[in-house]
Amino acid sequence: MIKKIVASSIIGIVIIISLAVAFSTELELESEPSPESTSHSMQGDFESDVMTGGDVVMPTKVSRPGCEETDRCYIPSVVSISAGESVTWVNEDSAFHSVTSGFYDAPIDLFDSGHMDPFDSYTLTFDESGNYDYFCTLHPWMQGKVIVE
Ligand SMILES: [Cu+2]
Repeated sequence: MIKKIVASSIIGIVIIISLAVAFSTELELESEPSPESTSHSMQGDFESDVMTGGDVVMPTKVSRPGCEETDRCYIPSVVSISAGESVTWVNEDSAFHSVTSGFYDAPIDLFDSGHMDPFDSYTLTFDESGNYDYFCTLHPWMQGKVIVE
């Protein structure tokens, strides 16, 4: 009888200790900075800071067809800059989007933001003049253009 009581209290202590350890580990994990902020660091000009401004915005609800009818998939869909200037895109939608050079049917291997999380931004500097069409790899109807003079 005494052995049984000792055994069950030991089990109880073990459970309490393991709960305490699990709890403190959880707290530590929460306080660590999110690894997301560095996930796009491979892209040279990518800025990971959360922004709500930007030169071009992907507004809400563009993950469904329709925005192309009013030319509001990327706002504005056409931007003009001078050579050496940069453009910053901000995804203000709750869905993933991308800024990828070319057209959905004919992508060009020039630039690609990859999947942008909500409120991610992507900045590119254009050193050479020309017309740079781009699109979203996830939503074929999303099409925009950068004119570099
Ligand atoms: Cu998209």
